[in-house]
Amino acid sequence: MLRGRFITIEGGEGAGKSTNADFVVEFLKGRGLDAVATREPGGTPLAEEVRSILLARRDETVDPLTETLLIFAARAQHLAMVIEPSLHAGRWVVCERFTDSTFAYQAGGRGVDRALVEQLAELVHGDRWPDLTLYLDVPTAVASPRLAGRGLDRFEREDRAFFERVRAVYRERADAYDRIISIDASRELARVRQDIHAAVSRFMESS
Ligand code: T5A
Repeated sequence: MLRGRFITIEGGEGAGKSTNADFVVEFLKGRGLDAVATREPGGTPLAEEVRSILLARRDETVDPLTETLLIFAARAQHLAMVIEPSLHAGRWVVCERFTDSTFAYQAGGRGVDRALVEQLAELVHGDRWPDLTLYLDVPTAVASPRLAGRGLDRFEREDRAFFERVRAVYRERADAYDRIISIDASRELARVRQDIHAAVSRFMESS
């Protein structure tokens, strides 16, 4: 049976994940592959409801552990309903965000114990890690203006120090894991896409 591949796109707010997820899916389809686009938190009706809960601005403080558990609950549903069935059917899954986001935002940004995130990752997806992760690296000062004019969700309202911690964890993980390819996403879109194209092409040749 054909084996599907799991590609994730990571990065901070406004890094260009959605813009480039579409580009990757079209590129794969152009090569005759069955590719599906999805995202986290979300990707199923139930997980999208959890996403709405997570992103909503509210007066009540959201405890970081509660936030982390909600994210993994949505991830369990997404894995069961979309990611695993698609991979088993031989599809290529292109997902905006996955557990690297949880290390960056909940452990890095919020200060949740990394060991706890490791434990939850093991419980929810075991060794189901992405085959390839495209990390779009961009300084907050470059990404923020890209979001001008949008209403800010609960995460986007965090301060610069929060996003600096998020970025630091992403960069640390990109250095630590070969599956994560770091791409300078502060450049114009055409240049970013050249690098994405090259990274995905290399990955396809080696798969
Ligand atoms: N979250 C999520 C956690 O805390 N833990 C987790 O485990 C997970 C899974 C929602 C939030 O959930 C949190 C983190 C998030 O805050 P989200 O909606 O997927 O997650 O994330 P956001 O980062 O908020 O999504 P954005 O839509 O803001 O950013 P994107 O998708 O990175 O950016 P995109 O593609 O929409 O582009 C933004 C704008 O920039 C332009 C685009 O045209 C667009 O207008 N743009 C560029 N402009 C110039 N040059 C380039 N190179 C450009 N690339 C894109």
